[in-house]
Amino acid sequence: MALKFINKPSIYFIMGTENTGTRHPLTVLKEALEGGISHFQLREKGQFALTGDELKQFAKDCQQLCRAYGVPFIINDDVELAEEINADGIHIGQEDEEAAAVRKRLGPDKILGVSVHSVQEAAEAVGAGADYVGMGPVFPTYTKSDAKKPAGLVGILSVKSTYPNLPVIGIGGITPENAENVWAAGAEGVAVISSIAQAEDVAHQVKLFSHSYKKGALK
Ligand code: TZP
Ligand code: MG
Repeated sequence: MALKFINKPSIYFIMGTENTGTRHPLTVLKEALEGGISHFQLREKGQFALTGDELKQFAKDCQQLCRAYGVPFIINDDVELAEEINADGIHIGQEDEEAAAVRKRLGPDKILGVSVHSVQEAAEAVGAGADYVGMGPVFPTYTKSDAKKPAGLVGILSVKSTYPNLPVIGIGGITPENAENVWAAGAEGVAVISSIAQAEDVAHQVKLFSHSYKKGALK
């Protein structure tokens, strides 16, 4: 199933309704899809986060848009919602349900991503059947209030040297300018919230991330 594979250069956009300021999140998502994102993760967090039926409807709207562009639709944390609406995948952190249990619940065909902060956590994610790991925060971030200390590029380098075939997605404070270094460290992808969600020209910003890959690959 082509959707399962995470290849270079993945531009993995993450968004919830609180990340887009005054702009409508579905407009922002559509522009990001137009710009060429490869993956989308719905991460609905914060004080005014949608819940219940409102969240389900919003998730379905995002899913429909992603389908129209052939882009995998991944849900953060909420395994139940992912099952209910038949999302393409789920992304979980170290504090969420255990990765092996989530893999069992979803079956082998769904994408499973796990946030890791060390080679040890990456090893556990691989053992649990993760398709990729999110490694970060690579750089300081203002988007996640409880984010760990930035791991820098070293985290990506160390996971890639132990697991060369494991897709690694860098996350945290990534911009088109510093993305070059994330590619050069060996990441398959960059996961981005604010630099895309708050860009004046969202589609153009996504293209800048794509261009950064060519520059990073030359490093
Ligand atoms: N996990 C680690 S850092 C982060 C998450 C969800 C936030 C990334 O947001 P931004 O705005 O791209 O720094
Ligand atoms: Mg989580």
